[in-house]
Amino acid sequence: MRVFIAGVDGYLGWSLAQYLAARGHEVAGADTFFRRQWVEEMGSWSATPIAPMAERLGAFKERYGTELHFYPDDLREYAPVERIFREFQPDAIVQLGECPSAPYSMLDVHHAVFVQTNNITSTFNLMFAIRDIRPEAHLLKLGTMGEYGTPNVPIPEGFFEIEYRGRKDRLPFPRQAGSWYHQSKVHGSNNIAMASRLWGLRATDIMQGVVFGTRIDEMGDDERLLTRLDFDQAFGTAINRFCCQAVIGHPLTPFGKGHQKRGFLPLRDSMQCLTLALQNPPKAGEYRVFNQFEEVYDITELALKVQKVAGGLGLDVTIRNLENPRKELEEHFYAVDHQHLLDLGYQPTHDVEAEMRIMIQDLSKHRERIEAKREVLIPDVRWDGTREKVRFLDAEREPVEAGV
Ligand code: USQ
Repeated sequence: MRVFIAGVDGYLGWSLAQYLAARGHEVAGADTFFRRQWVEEMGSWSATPIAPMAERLGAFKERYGTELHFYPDDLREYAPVERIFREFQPDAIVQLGECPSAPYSMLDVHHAVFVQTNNITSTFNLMFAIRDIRPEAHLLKLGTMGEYGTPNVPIPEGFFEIEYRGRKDRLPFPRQAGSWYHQSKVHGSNNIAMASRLWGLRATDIMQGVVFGTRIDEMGDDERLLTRLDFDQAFGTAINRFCCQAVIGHPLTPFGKGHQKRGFLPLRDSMQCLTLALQNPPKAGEYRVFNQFEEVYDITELALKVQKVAGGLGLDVTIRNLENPRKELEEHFYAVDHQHLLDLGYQPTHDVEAEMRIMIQDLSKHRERIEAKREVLIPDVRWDGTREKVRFLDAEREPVEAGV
């Protein structure tokens, strides 16, 4: 299969290019290196050192014996998208080229507008290029579990069915995003669903949970093939941040009460799921939704697991809750259907602690890089638009129980 990856220099994109090449697929990718700039803007860098693209491409060729066709283009412009489609003729397009950060989108009006226009425009260009140049191609679009928010009812897989006067209909389950970033994904979902209805586009919209992990097996020992691992407040996700904190002896930082629940999955599972979706494309005109995560955890439960695993590796780690810079429910109901990928053969990793152990070992090699940017571990981007570092909550407060 000929797969085009938008955002091939990113955390997921770089990993997916390798996962697919290792399975004999021909891969092309585009990137303008925005992610490198955004993380720098947040005063940080990847814990794992990231080689320049020319070096990455060389290592890729050595390892997989095939070229990664790389385009350093900005997909917010239609002309390069059109050129790439005519040249590469993709069978599938994976849209990982969006800005993935909730805090970054909450910084101010400029960042909110940037995140929404960047994310929506690039997907638009891909949809139109599919319609006009590769109408049979499959669009695999990365959405997020955060599109649903945390309603007080079970969340189905994208749709719910209702019956009226003996006739059934299938309607999108309501979306209630909690950041301008998550809201950009809601807009993307609406646009793709409409393109499927109007033009017969075949599309899979992935409601992915929070991804964690430093590697997939395919990367072997070649450091040039490792993917980035961010730990700043905007681009580091919860467990990735916790593992980085553990490595430098910084307290783990659940926000607020720390009982926010999310769906989580290891990087290797994310790769497995995206590949299953590519290998089993939808029919023409079908817009399908997959809820992609392995298991739901409470943030404190995860912090306790990281503490335990780190302890087993001789690291003494504390957990100290921070004032929550976000506006979100800190204790809530969360029950989410996720059957479609299991039906396609998804085999969840399950051993979250083993994954955390690998991460902490990998990250220990780069302890100084994390230590050098220690200050980015305490957030200051608040959902009310102010910018001031949050404080640790009273250390004397009752210890937080896991699994509530
Ligand atoms: N959190 C903490 N302490 C931290 C960092 C985060 O308690 O040090 C909490 C947050 O308040 C939130 C939860 O952990 O309740 C998840 O936060 P996160 O930063 O790991 O994830 P989020 O902002 O939701 O975004 C990440 C990715 C995004 C993806 C999303 C999936 O950055 O691209 O769409 O996870 S989901 O969370 O399911 O919407």
